Amino acid sequence: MSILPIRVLGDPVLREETKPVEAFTPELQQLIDDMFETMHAARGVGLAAPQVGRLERLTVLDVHGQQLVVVNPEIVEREGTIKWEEGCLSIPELYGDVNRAARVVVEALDREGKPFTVEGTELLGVCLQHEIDHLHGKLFIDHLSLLKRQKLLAEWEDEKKNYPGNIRIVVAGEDADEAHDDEKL
Ligand code: K1U
Ligand code: ZN
Repeated sequence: MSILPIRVLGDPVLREETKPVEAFTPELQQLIDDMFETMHAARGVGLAAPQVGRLERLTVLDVHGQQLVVVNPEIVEREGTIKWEEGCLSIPELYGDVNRAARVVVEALDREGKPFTVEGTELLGVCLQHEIDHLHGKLFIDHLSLLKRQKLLAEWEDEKKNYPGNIRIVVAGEDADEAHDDEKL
């Protein structure tokens, strides 16, 4: 398994539409394993294929120990509204409050291509919506008001200097004691 370079804001791949997965090959299984390793090394709870420069319609999640491989997902139910402070492995150090559906039901395929349904509320629901957005070239900053987005982009002008070539290299075990507040609960 390998930790893959993470693409950060400014890399055009983050704005691409993904392509549905049609074949569950050994290469796809390898990509899934590498995405889990990369997400865990970066201390994230989700990671979508465009964040590692790939255009397969695929995301992986690990929320409170529930690991999910989510291929070709569709949100089939949305209910209510929840405000959540979101981060993004592709926009490190920046956070913003986003309004999301409070509960979603998602239909998808698992790593073998078998259909399944998952219902998510709280962090799982927010994370599913955040990751599915990535698969359509959308980022959490697109949900912010113009003023808040401009403020965050101004902060990013400074932060992005740490990521030449729009690449973030994550090292296993890095930032081990810098968990996000939600993670410490
Ligand atoms: O897709 C990504 O960039 C992953 C992202 C998913 C996400 C987390 C929280 C709200 C919305 C979407 C992250 O994992 S950011 C890492 C992070 O800030 C976090 C880690 C553990 C718990 C909560 C947040
Ligand atoms: Zn993200």
